Amino acid sequence: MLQKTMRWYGPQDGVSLRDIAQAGCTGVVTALHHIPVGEVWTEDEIRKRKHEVEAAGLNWQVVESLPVHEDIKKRSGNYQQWIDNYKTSLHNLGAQGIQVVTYNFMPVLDWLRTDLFYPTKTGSALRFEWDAFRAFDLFILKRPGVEKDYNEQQTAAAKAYFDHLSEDKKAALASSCMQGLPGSKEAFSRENILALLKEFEGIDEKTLQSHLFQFLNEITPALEQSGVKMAIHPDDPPFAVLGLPRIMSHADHIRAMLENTTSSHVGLCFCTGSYGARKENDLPKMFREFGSRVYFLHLRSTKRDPAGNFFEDDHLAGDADLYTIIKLAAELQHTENRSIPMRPDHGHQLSIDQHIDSFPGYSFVGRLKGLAEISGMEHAIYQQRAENGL
Ligand code: DNO
Ligand code: MN
Repeated sequence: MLQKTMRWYGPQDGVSLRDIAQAGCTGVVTALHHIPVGEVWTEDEIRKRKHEVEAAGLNWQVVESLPVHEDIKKRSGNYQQWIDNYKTSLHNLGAQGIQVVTYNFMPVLDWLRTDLFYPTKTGSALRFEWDAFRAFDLFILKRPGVEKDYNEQQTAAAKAYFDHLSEDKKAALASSCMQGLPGSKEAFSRENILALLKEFEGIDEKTLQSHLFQFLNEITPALEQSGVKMAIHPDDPPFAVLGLPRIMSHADHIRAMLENTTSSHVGLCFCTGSYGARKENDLPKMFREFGSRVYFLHLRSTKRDPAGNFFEDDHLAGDADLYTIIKLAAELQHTENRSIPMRPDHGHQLSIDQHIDSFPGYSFVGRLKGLAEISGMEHAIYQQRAENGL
């Protein structure tokens, strides 16, 4: 069976370790969010967190994330120092027996949605809508040079969208697009984002990709010595936004990364919701090709519409074929004799979740519902395998 986990944001999380254990998880995925990006995670700090998790009867299964400093993505400023620090953190994690690190290589922002409370039958879900996003870019962020990124029709649709929004809805759109990094309660400001974007001027996809490859090659000896595996999270959404380059959005990107490394410690976090937001991404096909290098699974589903908008549907609804992915993961467990850690990625915000102080997307009951559905499906798949003598 997959190793069931939930993300836990640490002591600041309104969802407790006891809640997570009661949900049927054997582990958590967490990070030392209080350590500034780039600084070393000392063995002491890692040990403290590990003990806290273990005292609740859980394992610290995966680190998510050990964030990559923006200087490393740009290869400017103090990037060499940050890489050295990263290696030290990897050694310290390995020494404490933590073997999978998830990270991403998205410049400036982490995941991006235009609506954190899109109404669904079950409460609300996260949604990305192009008109809303372009309205944000054109009329709230007012990114220099933004006009040339959109054609007349797109700009007109964004304007019509924006003009119809109440002041409250405009504020909600701004705060959704400018929410801070995961685990941070501090939002970005407009000036903040504009300054960060400016620093990425001139960095195109090829350049960012080569920065990722160099980073991975530089940390490879540390990975092999410490035993830690790197699991890159896809871009979310998996297409260019704000004029920024994207390097982990589809199978060609993954293939390029794997061809560039000699180490099996360089691998993937296979996030079905993120990859699935791009219709060309055939998830089962991708899993068949790259499954051996999948070290962590994020299970959720997105429902796309023809315009490329999407929302996070129920875990077993939407466009992502989780049935086949779980089946393939079960086969992989059999052939490779390893069980992949998974977590229900995001969950709907049910009414009851409003009483729990959690982070956007990381409601408790919504995730518990997703986990329960996935677990039931997984159970049936294993039962069927057993009946077929597999
Ligand atoms: C989106 C989420 C993200 C993810 C980070 C990993 O699908 O899983 O918050 O955790 O981007 O670095
Ligand atoms: Mn994910």
